[in-house]
This record gives sequence, C-alpha cells and structure tokens, in this order.
Amino acid sequence: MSENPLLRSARARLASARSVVVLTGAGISADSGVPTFRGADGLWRNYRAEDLATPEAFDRDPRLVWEWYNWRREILATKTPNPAHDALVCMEARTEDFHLITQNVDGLHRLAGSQRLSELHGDIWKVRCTSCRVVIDNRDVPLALLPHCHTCGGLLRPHIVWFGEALDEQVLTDSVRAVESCDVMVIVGTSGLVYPAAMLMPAAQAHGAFVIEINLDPTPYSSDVALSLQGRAKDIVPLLL
Ligand code: BJW
Ligand code: ZN
Repeated sequence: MSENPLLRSARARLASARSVVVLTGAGISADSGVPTFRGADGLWRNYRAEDLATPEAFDRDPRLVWEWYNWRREILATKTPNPAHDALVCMEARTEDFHLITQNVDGLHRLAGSQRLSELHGDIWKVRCTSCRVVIDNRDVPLALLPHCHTCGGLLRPHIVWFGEALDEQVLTDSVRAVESCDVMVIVGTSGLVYPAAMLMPAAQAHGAFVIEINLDPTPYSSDVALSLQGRAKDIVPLLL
C-alpha cells in the first residue's frame, strides 16, 4: 500500500526544518491510558471543571479537590510513555533547535526523556504551599490528606494552573518566543479550546511557520493548518521521523 502523501510531506518539512516546536495535549497521553478532559470518556464528563479545577473550588473544599487529584495520581502512577512520547525524544535529538510545549501535567514527556520542555499547566507531581509558595516534588500515592508545608505549616495545593489563574510568566514567554521563531510547529492531541495555549498556533502561523496537526478527530485548528493528519498520536508521531 502506498504511503499517505500528507505524511510524506510532513516528514520532509520536519527533516529540513532548523527549528521545530511541538505542542501537545491530553490526546498524546490518551495512548498511554490517561483520560482526556473533553470528549466521550473525558474527565469533564463526570466532573465539573468549576467544582475541581479552580482556586475557588479549592478554597471551598480543599479535601474534595485533593481527593480528585489523589485519584488521578493513582491512575498516572501506573502509566508509562508511549511511542508518540518516545518519538518526540528522537525528534529533539536530531533537530538543531527544538522546543516541546505541553499542556499536560502528567510528567510523561519528562519520563520519556524530553529535555527542552515547557509545562504550561504545571505538574501533578509537584505541590505548592498556599502560604510561603514553596514548590516541592512529591510522588506520594496516595498523598495523606490534607497535606501541609514542612517549612511553614501552610496548606499545600497541587502545582497546577487552574481556570482563572495566570500561567507562569517565564514559561509562557519562552513558549511564545519559540512559536514565533520556529519553521515548523506540530500540534498533537489537543482540542485547542483552552487559552492562552490556543493562541500559540495562530502566533506561529502569523510568523510564517508551517503547522502540522495530529489528532484523532477534527479540531478548530484542522481547517487552518497547513497539514492535518487524522489518527492516533502513537501511530502517527513515530512516522514523522
Ligand atoms: C487524540 C487521541 C489520540 C484523543 N491521539 N489525539 C480567551 C477566550 C476564552 C476564554 C479564555 C480566554 N483566555 C482565558 C480564558 C479562560 C480559560 C479558558 O481558556 N477557557 C476556555 C475553556 C473557554 N483559561 C484560563 O483560565 C487560563 N488562565 C488564564 O487565561 O489566566 C488569565 C489570567 C491572567 C492574569 C491573572 C490571572 C489570570 C488557565 C487555563 C488552565 C487550564 N487548566 C486545565 C486543567 C488543569 C486541571 C488538571 O489537569 O488537573 O488544563 S483545563 C484542561 O484543558 C487541562 C488541559 O491541559 C487543557 C487542555 O486540554 P487538552 O489537552 O486540549 O485536552 P482535551 O481533552 O480538551 O482534548 C484532547 C484532544 O485529544 C481531543 O482533540 C481529542 O480528539 C484528541 N485525542 N485521543 C491523538 N489517541
Ligand atoms: Zn509553606
């Protein structure tokens, strides 16, 4: 069977690119068995974002929010990177200037070995003190509730960006700078609905980048990108190499 010409074209673009940015979302980790947010089996089917993923929800009921994160940490502790995560590690190794930007908080890119990585929405394996703001690695599963800071006794919260919260300024600035100067941007497994991550694709395009999308389903990006490849991340991303 002959190869999809779109795939061949994507591979050629990437092979000749000096600077590549990849933006990933929950879809890349779906192939490792991690639930996505939206869609038929997504987390938001059973939980309301505003009850769990906002600072107001945490102020109202920190135990409920922590129970949800504990449940997710339990699931994630059993998951490992898949061939799509691994292929991005290879892409980084062979690309002169490579930057991986992820919306995922699951840590699977780091576990796979990606180095130049910006985690836009934080890291589920870190906790942050609501009083002294110290950020600490924590892989306890489950985490005893409610967790408190060893330094000041303040209540700890997940080191995650919730709705209505600002992203880390440096992380966002680095990401915007990267998309504004890349030759090729690859977007993998994101619905493209959450800002400011959703503005990165138009920013790249406005600066002349060739944008490739990989997603199981069509997204708001699909009709605007240079090349849209439909399928599972774990099947398609390795074929880009
Ligand atoms: C596959 C696949 C397979 C499946 N292979 N593909 C402008 C306009 C409108 C609203 C706003 C705006 N600017 C800001 C807002 C508000 C808000 C927002 O964007 N709301 C929209 C939802 C309307 N944004 C914010 O509040 C952000 N903060 C902010 O802007 O602050 C401003 C500020 C400035 C100064 C001071 C104070 C404030 C923060 C956003 C934080 C988002 N955090 C979350 C939750 C964290 C909780 C947690 O994880 O515990 O991050 S939301 C959730 O969505 C999570 C994800 O990272 C994010 C993106 O989701 P993603 O990755 O796209 O997943 P899905 O499920 O949506 O899609 C999966 C895709 O994969 C699908 O397309 C599938 O088809 C595909 N797929 N299997 C390939 N095998
Ligand atoms: Zn503290």
